[in-house]
Amino acid sequence: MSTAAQAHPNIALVKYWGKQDVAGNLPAAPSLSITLDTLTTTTQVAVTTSKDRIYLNDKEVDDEKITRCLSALRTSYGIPHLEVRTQNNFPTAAGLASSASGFAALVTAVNSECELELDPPALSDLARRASGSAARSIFGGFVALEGPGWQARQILGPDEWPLQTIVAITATDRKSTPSSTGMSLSRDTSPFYASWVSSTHADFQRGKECIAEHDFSALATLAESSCLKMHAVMLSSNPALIYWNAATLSCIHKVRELRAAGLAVFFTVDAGPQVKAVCLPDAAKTVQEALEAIPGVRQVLCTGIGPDAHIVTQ
Ligand code: 2P0
Repeated sequence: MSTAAQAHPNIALVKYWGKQDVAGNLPAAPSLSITLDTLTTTTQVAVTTSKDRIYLNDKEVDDEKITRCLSALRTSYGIPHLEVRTQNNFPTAAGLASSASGFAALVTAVNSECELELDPPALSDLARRASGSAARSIFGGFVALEGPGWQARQILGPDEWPLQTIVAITATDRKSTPSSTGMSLSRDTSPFYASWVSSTHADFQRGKECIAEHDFSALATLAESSCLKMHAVMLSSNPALIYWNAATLSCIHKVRELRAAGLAVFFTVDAGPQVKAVCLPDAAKTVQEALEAIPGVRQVLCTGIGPDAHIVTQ
């Protein structure tokens, strides 16, 4: 007997970068995201007798964050030892939010296999404890994560505003600094950290309005600003966190050029070198072709807005 769940990465339009100095992995500020559809994590869990065993893309791994997540679930719910098999259909730990879809899929599968009967907000809470952005991947569509509860919620369904995201992959190796390490470095050393956190509260409110009004142009300005402010905090940390490469910057310039020429597209970049170009459906083909032509872009993926994390039958 085993249970498999699927979840999708999400990309933040109003970014999360920084935690409160308290237990529970609470973000310092709220965030807003879209869940992607074609990028998928599939996680299968089965009860085992001896100890937890974890396989990532068919290779057994010693993953401290997954082990900690399972231990926390064992403490709270008395779950048995589990064999966990996770597959990503996209590069792992390279700024494509594999930890978001990974922990959303894991808690969804464990909930079903161990008959915990937790509802999606409770699963979002569990996923957030493992990885902040994972709280958002429990839900499809447009998703908000805010305090005081820090359980994500859907604010617009996947079919209500069919944006497309074109992902330009510029490197596939693991990122140099994991997000948790980077966030605490930024909090401790960036002179811009406090203003980043306070401005994100205002961006979050504005972002919700843009989404409610389907105002693409206003969302484009806001999302690019949130992304660049986050990277300003990263760049001004000590030592500096530079997640971009030359192709990352070329993609950013190309997206800005396309928007200046009237195309409905904006960029966002997370803690890695990949560029996500979010656009209206009419612009998708032009954006895809433009990014494919950039030297250093290895692969371009096209995604729409994805669904909630869910159980899959095998
Ligand atoms: C986000 N990122 O809002 C931001 C933008 C990366 C840049 O959330 O430490 O892996 O596990 O809570 O969720 C990536 O950080 O961090 C992230 P932890 P996580 O999507």
